Amino acid sequence: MKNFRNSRVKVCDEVAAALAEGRGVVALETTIVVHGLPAPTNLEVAEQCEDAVRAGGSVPATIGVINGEVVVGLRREELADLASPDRHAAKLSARDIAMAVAQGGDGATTVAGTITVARRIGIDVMATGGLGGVHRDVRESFDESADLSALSRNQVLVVASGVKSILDIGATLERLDTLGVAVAGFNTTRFPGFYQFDSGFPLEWSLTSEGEAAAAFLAHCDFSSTGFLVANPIAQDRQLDADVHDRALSSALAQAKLLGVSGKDVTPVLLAEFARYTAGVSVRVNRDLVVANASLAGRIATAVAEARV
Ligand code: PSU
Ligand code: MN
Repeated sequence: MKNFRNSRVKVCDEVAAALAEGRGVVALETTIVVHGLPAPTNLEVAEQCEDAVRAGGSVPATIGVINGEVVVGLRREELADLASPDRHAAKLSARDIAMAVAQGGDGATTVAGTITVARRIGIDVMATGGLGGVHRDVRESFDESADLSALSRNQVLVVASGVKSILDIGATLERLDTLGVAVAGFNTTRFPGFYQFDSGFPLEWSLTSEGEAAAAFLAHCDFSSTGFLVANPIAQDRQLDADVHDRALSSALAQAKLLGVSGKDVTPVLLAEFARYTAGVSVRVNRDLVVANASLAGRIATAVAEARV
């Protein structure tokens, strides 16, 4: 672990022990809990993700910032507190962590923020729902998630159901290519579409077991300093119906335009409109996929730890 000279960082005992013993650890983000899913589902999902990581033989490390302290392995009460609406926890990308620390603030970490912290603690596996990426109005807005640039500078494996389907998926895949981020499907040759099993884009590489994923990631670490995306699709019989998806998407994009949101508010507004339009079905799908991703990440982190000894 890095020596933190200017920041308060608290690593919970269980995570510290697992890292010292070389056991599997999976970082979990908090933006999905605080800004991505509605209450009370958000806290249930956070708990289910932790359980899923454990079932895979690894230790969960949910990451957030509380009163300027970076906490790795948030307790249930701490997370509930961070997610309470009157706390107004900020959405922390990679570049925001230091400001929250220096000003004693509260914040939930995105994928970019989470891997930035995790990597420096010595955690190199993370799970999320859908990665951020290039927004559909990128030509006017220049809006591309910092998740992509963070993955280009951090040697971590992230399990996600592709990138969020609210995005320009083709453009995001091109950016991942440019940035040197490895992308491989897990038991699929199609890039997943977040709420949907197949985004319509093919994948060049696929993995068929946790052991194969671990071996590929460790080889990647020998040749590259970038991240590795394991794309794990939602089960086909649990995905959001294609017509419903497309109608919800149109409604969400229209809503974001109507509200005139920009920057970090865009993704939460789009997800919330999906939830409203589908009367909660999108939330159910989001829950299913992120828990499945945490489970797979737990198994892969165990395989990585075993392959390292
Ligand atoms: N996956 C989900 N729901 C979410 C996110 C991921 O299923 O809310 C969050 C992650 O924290 C991701 C962020 O990093 O959305 C992307 O936000 P933006 O587009 O503003 O970079
Ligand atoms: Mn953005």
